[in-house]
Amino acid sequence: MTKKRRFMTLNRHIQEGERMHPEATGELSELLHQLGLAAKAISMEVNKAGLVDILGFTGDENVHGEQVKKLDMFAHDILIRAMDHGGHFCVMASEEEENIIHIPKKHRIGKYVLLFDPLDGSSNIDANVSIGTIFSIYKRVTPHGDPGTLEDCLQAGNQQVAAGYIIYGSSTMMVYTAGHGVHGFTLDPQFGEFLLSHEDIRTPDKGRIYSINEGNYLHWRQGLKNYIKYLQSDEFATKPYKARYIGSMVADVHRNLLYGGLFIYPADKRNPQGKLRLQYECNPMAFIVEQAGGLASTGFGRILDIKPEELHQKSPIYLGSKEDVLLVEKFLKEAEDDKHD
Ligand code: P6P
Repeated sequence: MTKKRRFMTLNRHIQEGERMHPEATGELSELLHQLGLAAKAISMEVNKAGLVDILGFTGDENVHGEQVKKLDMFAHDILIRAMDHGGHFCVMASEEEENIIHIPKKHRIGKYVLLFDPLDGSSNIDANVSIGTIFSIYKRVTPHGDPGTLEDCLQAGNQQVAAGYIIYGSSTMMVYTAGHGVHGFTLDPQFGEFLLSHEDIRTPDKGRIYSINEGNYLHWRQGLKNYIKYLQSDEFATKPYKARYIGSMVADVHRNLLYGGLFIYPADKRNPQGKLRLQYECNPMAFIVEQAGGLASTGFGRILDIKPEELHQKSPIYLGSKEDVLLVEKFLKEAEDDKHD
């Protein structure tokens, strides 16, 4: 007999969570609700992307010199418009903007900070591959009432109060943590509500999936080459690992969060800090995976303990099942030790 799933909306779940924590002010539930609204608007556009002329490039470039797809900017604008007037935030920052985003003077300034990647994996939009929005929320560290500053946006990931992602795939799901476990909500298009579908997600301690762009093999450090070759060795002849990589972080991480396994975007000879951004890709995913019982490492240390220096700085990331992360860290360290012997 399958356990009857509670009819639980995102808002009710957040409010129930707030009631369990007397220190909560209810403000977090309200801003997560706003994020849910923005997610629905983005989901509608993403799901009809193939039908209307919003595919293709705007011809603009984003702050990183990458071609910007119209949906990126749509998602960026929707999130800012949905989040800048609720009185929750003192400052925001987006992958699509070089500098921090101030709250317009006409709106009340709040105590939270929002960092986000509006549409991660956007290079896959035209191929209808699952893409996602990633968000990270902090409490401000500068005086209340003043406009937020860059200092508010450069806090270590271990200071996050909430983080999550919305994956626009075969269904639209919001997965979030507020520091009390990880919970997934699936958008019911009929109701227009996010309904609890994955309560208290726990990632397996050990997986059978590794996700990495093996096209960069030549540029990897030796320890990583040794680890991947180990996974492909006859040690696993009877039950081999599966290589799964779709090149959309939210899709790859979501699959491995549920099934177990390891997502890797390493530093290499060409990208000494890797490719993924610390503040709005690595840190939120690290908070989520650790809350689900996994680990998030640079290969040599905990991602959430990094003190950011720049808003768009990158970090190597080894993310997922605890035992898999510990093993790859061992391979990396042994190769480093060999280098120095
Ligand atoms: P590569 C998508 O462009 C992205 O930012 C992440 O979503 C994804 O994990 C990574 O880059 C893929 O990068 O170099 O393997 O194509």
